[in-house]
Amino acid sequence: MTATDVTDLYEEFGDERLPPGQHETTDFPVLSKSGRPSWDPDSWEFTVTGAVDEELSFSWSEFQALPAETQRQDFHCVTGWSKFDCEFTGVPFPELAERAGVHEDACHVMFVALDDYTTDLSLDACMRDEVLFAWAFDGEPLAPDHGGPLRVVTPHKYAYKGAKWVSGLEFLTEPERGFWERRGYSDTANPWAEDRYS
Ligand SMILES: Nc1nc2c(c(=O)[nH]1)N[C@H]1C(S)=C(S)[C@@H](COP(=O)(O)O)O[C@H]1N2
Ligand SMILES: [Mo]
Repeated sequence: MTATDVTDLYEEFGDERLPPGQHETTDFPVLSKSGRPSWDPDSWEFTVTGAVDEELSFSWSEFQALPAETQRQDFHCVTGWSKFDCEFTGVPFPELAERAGVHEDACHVMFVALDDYTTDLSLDACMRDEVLFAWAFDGEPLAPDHGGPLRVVTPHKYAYKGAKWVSGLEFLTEPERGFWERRGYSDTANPWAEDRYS
């Protein structure tokens, strides 16, 4: 699959591709609150719930049959490292939102994961093709430590907004805060504004 290069999205937010206070790294560190959860391809289920016309549920094979894209993206961790040119393959967020039919009064989204991690973003921040539910990295199945089988990537936000081992999303009519957001990290997490803490 040919990759779409979206590494120029920084132009919307700042002057430099490398956000302020970040340094570039070429390896891919692992950051997880509590280690890697196990998953079973036969019972794995992905759900879309909350303020939608139709709640959705996908098995692993159903999810992988959704229309997918490969994108070249940058990855910015709030602890200070950025990794350029990551190729992720997966389903763009708007594809799922359209299938579920998001209600007019939905304004926020909560992502939930198999390790009980949660993270939230405004609906506007999610409704971008660069927000991918990704199952492959650089053409290989996503490594378990990096969130395999499925993770979210958010190249316009610090990476804690991208839930590894994601198992569902909930559309909300009131903002709620996720795991790190409740512990002092920023709701907005814009790397070019250095929105690290709230
Ligand atoms: N489910 C889950 N997703 C998560 C985390 C986590 O602990 N659990 N950590 C977050 C944080 S703080 C970061 S920086 C990135 C790290 O992704 P990586 O381990 O692939 O580098 O995942 C984010 N997504
Ligand atoms: Mo992080």
